[in-house]
Amino acid sequence: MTEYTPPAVWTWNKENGGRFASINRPIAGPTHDKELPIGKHPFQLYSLATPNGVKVTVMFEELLALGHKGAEYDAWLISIGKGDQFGSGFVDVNPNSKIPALMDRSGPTPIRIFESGAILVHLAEKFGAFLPTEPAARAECMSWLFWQMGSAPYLGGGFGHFYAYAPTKIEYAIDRFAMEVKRQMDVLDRRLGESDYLGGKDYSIADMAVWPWYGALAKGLVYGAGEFLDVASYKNVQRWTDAIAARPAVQRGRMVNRATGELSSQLHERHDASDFDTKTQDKLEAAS
Ligand SMILES: N[C@@H](CCC(=O)N[C@@H](CS)C(=O)NCC(=O)O)C(=O)O
Repeated sequence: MTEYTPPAVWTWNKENGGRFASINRPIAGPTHDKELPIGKHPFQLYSLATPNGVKVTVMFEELLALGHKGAEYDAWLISIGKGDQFGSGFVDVNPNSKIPALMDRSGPTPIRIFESGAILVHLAEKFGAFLPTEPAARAECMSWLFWQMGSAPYLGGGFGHFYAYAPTKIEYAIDRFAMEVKRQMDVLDRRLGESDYLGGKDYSIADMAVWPWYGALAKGLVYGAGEFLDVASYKNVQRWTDAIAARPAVQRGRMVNRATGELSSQLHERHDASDFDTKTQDKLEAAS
């Protein structure tokens, strides 16, 4: 590997390669004018079924499964590979240009919420669900929720990027982030050895936030790194991952705004509970 000497002032090299070179930029703000669609429900979600997106669609499906009819939502597909996150309407909802982004239109004045953790807390507080109110239990739940926000960038932006996406394999970077991700898995494994769920005995928004990242990692579904990280050895994480994956609301939430994989698992837009039966891509494509 050739040694790199950083110049005095960094400049943008658009040809630096890597999986996301076409959408990464060093500036914020919109690149084009584009209004967002608005459907009939109180909540308008603009998202994609990445781990960060799935957290929120799982929460909506769990709330609806509990009988909270006020949690009805329209889920619109944001194709980040095509740059939809840089449209003016999306940037108005999330100035950080990342999915998921939510408009709460249930009250007289629409409220924007971005960052998946903020969205989960907003919904949990609004419906009084999946976030304990007793101070010690609430603190534990919030701690694991925020643990995810601080930890997953090492998994995705650190390990996943250098192991799977970077144009060259850099041993130093892969080694550094593999060590950190294995440490994180051990943190989770020890916690899940002492309680059923991350916040305690009950399933909560902390599990909804952590599972799409670390549950997928535990099953070898991200970065093709299951064997490399010996994920099968984290037995408590495996038990927790399987329990969450078995929840019907989780199975529905994973399908919403999904644009890859089996056509029968892709529900690009969700506007009604019946869409899971009638509007998956296999059915839409067969009908067209
Ligand atoms: N901390 C944010 C992370 C959101 C995020 O990284 N979203 C990614 C998809 S998983 C995205 O929209 N990327 C588009 C881009 O970076 O241009 C959250 O939890 O909501």
